[in-house]
Amino acid sequence: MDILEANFLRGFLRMANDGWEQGWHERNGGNLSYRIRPEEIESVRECLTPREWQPIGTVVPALGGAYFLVTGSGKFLRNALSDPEDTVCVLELDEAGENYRICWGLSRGGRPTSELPSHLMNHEVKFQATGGRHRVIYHAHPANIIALTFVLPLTDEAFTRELWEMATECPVVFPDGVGVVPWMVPGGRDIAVATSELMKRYDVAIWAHHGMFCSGEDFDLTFGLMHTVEKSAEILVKVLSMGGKRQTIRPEEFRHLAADFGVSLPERFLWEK
Ligand code: 2HA
Ligand code: ZN
Repeated sequence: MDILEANFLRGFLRMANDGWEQGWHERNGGNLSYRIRPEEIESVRECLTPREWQPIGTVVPALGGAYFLVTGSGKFLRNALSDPEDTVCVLELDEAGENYRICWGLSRGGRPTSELPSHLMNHEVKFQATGGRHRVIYHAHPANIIALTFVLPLTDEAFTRELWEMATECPVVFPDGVGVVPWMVPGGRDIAVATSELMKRYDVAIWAHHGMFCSGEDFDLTFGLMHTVEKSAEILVKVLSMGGKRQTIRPEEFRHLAADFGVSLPERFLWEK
């Protein structure tokens, strides 16, 4: 079939456009990747034309032979829906997980996202941690979570607790909490290693003064996770702007919520203030 009609491509493009409409993808900001199912890649095999092998810049042996749909470096997610052939690409990894080759897309030239090492290392960690359930890694630049990285302590505990307190749904949507990466140079292997370490425990990693990474099973859940975290951050920015909290959700109330909703909330996030 024509890849432009494939459901996985349509879903990917819709998510990229949704992020653009949220204001999370100024210029070429942010990037998205999806680990394609074997039956999905078979259904579009006639559209694939492999180019030369290129080094990934890191090694992801657990993902050897896998195919990914990813956004292109320097491409604008704003153009994903109107110009998918040039904005995104299909990648194949070699069996060792050391090299990739472009099989479709980037029609006017270019490379996969500058954050390819972070995307693939996060995919590898999540592939192993979830038994292959997680397929989507999403990086965006939402303004409110970035603003909070100038004000809150840059710790997993501070961010998790504050975000949980801002919306009752938060501890249910991300019960494991969120991780925080201190400011680092983006695009390389070091920030990829730091992020993928956090992804062993969390589905969300915040990059100080830069943005956020989310991992999830499908486009709805991963977009919804980014959206929920950013909405909570927006509420906190408003609350701080109004002079700070006068009341909030207490630790014993979080424990009550956890029991009723069947989630377990780590006690290290529920200290008495
Ligand atoms: O420009 O978001 O982190 C793409 C990015 C780099
Ligand atoms: Zn970025």
